[in-house]
Amino acid sequence: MIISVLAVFAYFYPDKIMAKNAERSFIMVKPDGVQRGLISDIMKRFEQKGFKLVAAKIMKADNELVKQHYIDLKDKPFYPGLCSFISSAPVFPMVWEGLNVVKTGRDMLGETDPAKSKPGTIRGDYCIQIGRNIIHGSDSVETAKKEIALWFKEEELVDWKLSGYENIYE
Ligand code: DAT
Ligand code: MG
Repeated sequence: MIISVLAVFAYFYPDKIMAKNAERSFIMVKPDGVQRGLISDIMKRFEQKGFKLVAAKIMKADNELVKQHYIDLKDKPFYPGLCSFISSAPVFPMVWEGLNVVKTGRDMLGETDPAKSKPGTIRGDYCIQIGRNIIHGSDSVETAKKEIALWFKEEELVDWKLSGYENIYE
């Protein structure tokens, strides 16, 4: 019964279903991940999962941008050191799109502390300490919107259709 109601909904409101599949997350390889040559391994995981790459660039972020990015942590003792580390060398920010990409992206990253991250997750596989945990991922859809707007200009977000779409989504 529920299935057939959903099917009817999907038939009449395909845009609503598409919108859910178009959720976006801001994922960024931090300087430690860039220097260790992990960009391609990280991109590969998101690409092979079925998510769509909407934007990516290599850049050196100035301290003000990084301070804004981590503004919620401004009272933490590690905030100054974190901001100076992230602005010390190139980072690789990206935008990935897909159904539940924010939550799934966080699961793919693992825990904030690599020591608590399971093998198979990015932090579980590639790093050891919290201050060198190689990757950032948005923690909510709202945060993702703010972070994407902070790091990317609208024209840098590429609008395209994944040709394999029908083999990823039912
Ligand atoms: P996450 O990156 O998993 O969203 P967060 O937003 O709490 O974690 O913290 C942002 C980054 O700050 C985190 O990736 C690494 C650093 N960090 C967090 N807690 C820390 C701590 N106790 N000591 C040192 N660095 C820390
Ligand atoms: Mg966070």
